[in-house]
Amino acid sequence: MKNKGAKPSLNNTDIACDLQRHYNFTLGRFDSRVKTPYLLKALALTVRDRLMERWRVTREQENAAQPKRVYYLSLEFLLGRSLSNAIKNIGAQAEVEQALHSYGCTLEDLETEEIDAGLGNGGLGRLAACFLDSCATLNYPVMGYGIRYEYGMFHQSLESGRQIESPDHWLRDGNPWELERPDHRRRIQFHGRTESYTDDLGARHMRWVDTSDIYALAYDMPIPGYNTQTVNTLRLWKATATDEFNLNEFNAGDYAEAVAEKNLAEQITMVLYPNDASENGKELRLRQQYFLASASLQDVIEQHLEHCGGFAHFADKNCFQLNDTHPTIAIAELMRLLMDEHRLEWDAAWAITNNTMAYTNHTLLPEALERWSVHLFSALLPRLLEIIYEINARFLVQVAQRWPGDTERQRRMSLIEEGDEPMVRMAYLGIVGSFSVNGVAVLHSRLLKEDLFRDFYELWPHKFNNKTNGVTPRRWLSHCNPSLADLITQSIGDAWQKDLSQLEALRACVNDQSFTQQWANIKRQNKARLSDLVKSNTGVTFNPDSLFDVQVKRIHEYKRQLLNIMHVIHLYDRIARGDTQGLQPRCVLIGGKAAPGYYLAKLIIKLANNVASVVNSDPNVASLLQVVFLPNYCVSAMEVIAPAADLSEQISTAGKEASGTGNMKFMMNGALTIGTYDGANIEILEAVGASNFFLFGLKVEEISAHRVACTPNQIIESDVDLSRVMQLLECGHFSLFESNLFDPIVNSIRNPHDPWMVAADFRGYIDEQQRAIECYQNRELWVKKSIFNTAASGRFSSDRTITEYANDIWKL
Ligand code: 26Q
Repeated sequence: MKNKGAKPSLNNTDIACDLQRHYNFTLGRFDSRVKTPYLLKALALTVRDRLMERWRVTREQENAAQPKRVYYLSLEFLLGRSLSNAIKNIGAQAEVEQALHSYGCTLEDLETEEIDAGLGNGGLGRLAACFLDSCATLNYPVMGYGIRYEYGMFHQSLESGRQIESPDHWLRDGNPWELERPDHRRRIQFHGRTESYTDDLGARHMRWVDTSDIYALAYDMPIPGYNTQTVNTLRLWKATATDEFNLNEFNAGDYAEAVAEKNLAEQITMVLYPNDASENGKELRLRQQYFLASASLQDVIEQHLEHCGGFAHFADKNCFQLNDTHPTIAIAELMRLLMDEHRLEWDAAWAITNNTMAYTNHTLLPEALERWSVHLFSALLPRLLEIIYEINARFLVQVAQRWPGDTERQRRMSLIEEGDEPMVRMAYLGIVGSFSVNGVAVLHSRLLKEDLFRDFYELWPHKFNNKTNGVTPRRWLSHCNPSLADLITQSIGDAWQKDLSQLEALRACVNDQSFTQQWANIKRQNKARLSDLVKSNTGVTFNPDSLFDVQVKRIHEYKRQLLNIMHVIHLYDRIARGDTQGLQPRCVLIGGKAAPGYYLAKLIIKLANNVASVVNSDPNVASLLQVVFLPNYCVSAMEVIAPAADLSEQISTAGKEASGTGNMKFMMNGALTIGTYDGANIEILEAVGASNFFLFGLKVEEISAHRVACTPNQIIESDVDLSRVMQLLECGHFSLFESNLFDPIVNSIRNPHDPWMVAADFRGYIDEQQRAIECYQNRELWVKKSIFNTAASGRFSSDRTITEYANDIWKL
C-alpha cells in the first residue's frame, strides 16, 4: 500500500484543526476546560504529523541515492525537550502560537510542561544530542543508535542539604515522539558456549550455541533539521523476553518463573547507569553495551544486504562512530556477525571492521578507562571473548614486528591486562579496531597522543586526530535566549543560525549605544527569569543587579566545585571582617548531580548547601553575597541558566577536563569565563582573546613540578586568606552540630598527593575572581566583553564539529 494521504499543512487553521482532533479523538478528551498535559500531548502529535512526511521523504531519498551512511553508537542521548525544537525547526512557530490562542495559552506555557528525555549523564550524552541536530541540519545521512531506558538520569532533590535520588520514570505518560517499529526486532544472545563445525563446503566455522536470547525492539524518534526538509532517525532499543524463553517453563507449569525470567530480560534497558566516570564490573552494564552493539549492527547489516546484496562495498557505505568505549564491543560483534553469521574469512572481516569503526575518547582520567574482567566476559559473551583474544594475538604480532624483543611494550599494549584478575581493556580494543581515534579538544587530543595512548600513537600516528566539541546554536542560543537571538538577527541578519561564524559581525556593534543597551537589558531580563527559578526551587532571592557567577556540571573532584566553595567562604570571611574594598554584589549558583556512590562528591554538595545557608542567613552579608545550590540540574534548567550567567566557572584541574561543552553554551550567551588552561577553555581563550577571559591556575606541564616544590600545608601556611578558609572549614563553622562532618574534604585539600591541586590553585583563583568583580564595576566595558564572547563563539557550533567529522573521518 502506498497511499500517502493528505500532507498536513503548516497553515494555522489546519494546525488548530488537527490540535482539536488529536485532543478529542486521539486522546479521547472532551473536557470543558482544556487540560494542559493533554493539550501538550495533542500539540506534540500535531507537530509529529508534520514531521512524518519529511521523515518518509528523507528515508526514500536515501534509499534511492544509497549514500554512505554514518551510525552514531552511544549509550546516551541527552535530548531534553523536543516540542519547541521541532516547531522551530519546521518553521511553524507563529502558526502554532496562533493556533494556541483560542485555548488561552502560549507555546511557552505548554513547552515548559514537557518532561526532559534525560537518557544521559552529562557532557557526552548531550554532545550526542547536539550532533544529531547538526547532522540533520546539514543534511547528512546519520542515524543515532541508543537505548530506550525506562528510567533516565535520576531526579535529584535535597534533604538537609544532602542529595536524594529518585527514579525518573519519564515514559509514565507515554512518549508522543517515538514510533514503535516491530518489523525491526533483533535477537540478542547471551551466555552459552562456542563450538566449531564444518559446513557443506567443508569449511570450518565457529558457532555460539545454548544461549539465552532476548529481543531488541526498535523505537524511532524523529530528528528534524533546522530549516531543511531532512528528518533523521534516532533508533532506541528496548529489551523484551523472547517467547520460547518462557515457553519451556510455562509448559512445565512454572508460570511464575516464566514471568520472572521475562523481567530479567527486560531489566537490560530498565535504567541508565548514573556514573559519568566508569563504574567497573557491573554485569548489567556490559549486557547493555552488548545489547546496543549487537542490535544496531544486525540492523545495519540487514539494511545493507537488502540494497547491496553482499559485503564488497560495506566499508564504502557504512561508518560507525563509537561514543567513548561504551559501545566498543561493536568491534568484536561486527567480526562475529561477518564471520559466524555471514561466513566471511578473518582477513576480509577484519578489513571491513577496521575500515568502518571510528572511536571518540572523552576522558583523560586513567581510572575512568573501561575494563571488563575476562571472567565475566567469558561467562556472558564467550564468543566475543574468543574474538578479542584473536584480535589481540594478531595485534601483538604487529607490535613484536615493530619493536622486536620489547616484551614490556607488548605487555603494556595488550588488549588483556594480566594480573590476579585479567581484564579486557576496552579503549585499546577501540584503538586497534578503528581507523580513527579522536579526542574532543586540541589539548585533550595532544595529551592522548603524548600520554594515555602514546604507544599506540607511535605505532599508528595516522589514526589520531582532534575534533573539538561544539553545541547546537539552535537550542543553545535561538531557543533558550530568544530576545538575544532577535537582537542579533536585527543587527546582522539571520543566516548566523546555520553559519555561526557570522556572529563575528557583532564586533562592529560594540560602539553602538542602543545595541549595547539592549544587550545589557536582555541579560538583565534573563537574570530575572533565572531568579524566579532560583526562588521557586530554593526560596533564596537573587538580585538581578548582582554579578551572576555560575557553575553547573556533574559534581566531581576534578571539576573542583570545592575551589568555588572555598572562594565563597573567602568572600564571606572578608565581608564578615569588614574588608569589602573593591567588592561588588555577587550571586553564586552551583548545580549538578553526584554519582550515587561517589561519597566525596555528595559531601561537596552538602558543604555547598551548608555554606549557602550560613551565608544567606547572615544579614550583614546579604547585600554583597548570595549562594545557592540549585537542585536537579538538567538540560531544561540549563536553558534558563546559560542566558542569565555573567561569569562561567570552568575551573577543572589542568589536563583533566577533556573538553567541556557547558563552557561553550555560556560563551554563546555572552558570559565571560573564569577558567583554567584546560580542555576547550584554551580554544575559547584563543578565540575571544585574553583580555576577555579570566585565566588562572597551573598548566598541565607545571603540575608535577609544583607538587614536588611545595605541599598543600606549606601553601596554606604561607597564605593568610587560605589559612582563614581552612580555619572556618576545620572549626565546624559550616557544620555546627556535626563538627567533623567535612574532615574528608579538609583532608583531601591537605593531602600532599592531592591530584586536583586545590590548594595550589587557590591564590590564582581568588585573585582572578577579584579582577573579575572589579571588571564588572565598569558595566559598559563588561557589556562589550560580553558581546565579544558571543561574537567569538562561532567556532563552537556543533555544525563546525560535524562538518569536520564528515570531511575528515566519515568522508561523506
Ligand atoms: C562507564 C561505565 C559504566 C558506567 C558508566 C560509565 C560512563 C558513563 C558516562 C562513563 C563516562 C560517562 C560520561 C562521560 C562524559 O560525559 N565525559 C565528558 O564528555 C564531554 C563531551 O566530550 C566532554 O566535554 C567532557 O569534558 C567529558 O568529561
